[in-house]
Amino acid sequence: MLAQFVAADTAPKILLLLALLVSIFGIGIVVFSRRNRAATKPRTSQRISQQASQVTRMTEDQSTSKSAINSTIEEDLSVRGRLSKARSTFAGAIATALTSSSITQQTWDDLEEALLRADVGVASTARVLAPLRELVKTKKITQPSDLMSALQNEMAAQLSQNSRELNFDSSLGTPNIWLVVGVNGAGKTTTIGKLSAQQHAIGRSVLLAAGDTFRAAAGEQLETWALRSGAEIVRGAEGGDPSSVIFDGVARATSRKIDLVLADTAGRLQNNTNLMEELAKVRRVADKGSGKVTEVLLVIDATTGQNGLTQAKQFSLATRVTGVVLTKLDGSAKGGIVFAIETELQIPIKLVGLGETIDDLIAFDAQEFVSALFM
Ligand SMILES: Nc1nc2c(ncn2[C@@H]2O[C@H](COP(=O)(O)OP(=O)(O)O)[C@@H](O)[C@H]2O)c(=O)[nH]1
Ligand SMILES: [Mg+2]
Repeated sequence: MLAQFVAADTAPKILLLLALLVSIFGIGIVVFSRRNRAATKPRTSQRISQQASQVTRMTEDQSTSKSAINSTIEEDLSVRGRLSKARSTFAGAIATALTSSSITQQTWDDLEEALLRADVGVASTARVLAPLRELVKTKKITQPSDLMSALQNEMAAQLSQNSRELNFDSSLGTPNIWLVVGVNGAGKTTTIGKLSAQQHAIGRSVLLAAGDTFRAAAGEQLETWALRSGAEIVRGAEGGDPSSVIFDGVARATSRKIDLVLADTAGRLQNNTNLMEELAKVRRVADKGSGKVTEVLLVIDATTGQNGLTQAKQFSLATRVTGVVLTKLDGSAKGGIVFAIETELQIPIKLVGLGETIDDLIAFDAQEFVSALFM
């Protein structure tokens, strides 16, 4: 009876309680899911703002690379621009040497060290400083600051007064031969490609002779340049005799009335024959055929510093070098090697390489070079 009463009395209560629980649960779910959504919202907006900042960064990147491209274009336009690295080392070191208030022994020591560091070389440094010491001794110069312009004048004066023209004899009736020599990696093949394009552009027909038979890749590299520059090419077998490739090249050029043969050579050999002996032979054989060697260009990598000078002496003895092509002056070269080559070897620098592309070979202008180094 009591149980019945209780049941009868509690049943609606329990039902009510259940209904209450269900609705609390329902509200709970709604609130929870809302909270969850609210919690994810900032994450989404964060993502958007992240994306936005990425976009900004990308535009920044693009504009940096754009300005990098712009500055390269600007630099490409001037020799000065591409010598900026050389200038910063050179002018920086010299300016530091000349900061004291009077000219003392320390000034000379600092100046000498700066020139040596800039690759000018021992002998050339002495030659450049001697007249300046005289100017100071006779009191024509008393201030360290005046030494700078005196130094610039002196360095310009030391550079060769010889002609820097490339020798081309149009009255020959047979091909002019330009031999290109130098150690591996100096930039011979690249220089030939650039030269070929330039000579082609001024109306001369050109044949490239792939005298670097040391590795197959050298011939292929030259073949690419021949295509690019509109030249013919004669190649030999890998490991073949370089002299005979050049001889064949000259013969082909003669029969096709081609004006100029640009002969590539090896900077290293596969056998024990001395490279210098081999190059001397190349030169003899080239002269023996129907053409005439009118130019022997020694290619020197400007970043090798004083080492380049030692190479130059050896090559010059073997092949009677008529001009130097100084490559990679756009890189980390310090520039002083120019003075060492010109004053110690008495061989004019005729061309300068300022990059890896076909247009990056220019005639060397001594005055322009010296002023680009100083300011
Ligand atoms: N930056 C720069 N690189 C150069 C210049 N000349 C040549 N090179 C690079 O130097 C490397 C060696 O050149 P290559 O012509 O094959 O030298 P080779 O072994 O003497 O024939 C190549 O990567 C060239 O692109 C130059 O004037 N400036
Ligand atoms: Mg080569």
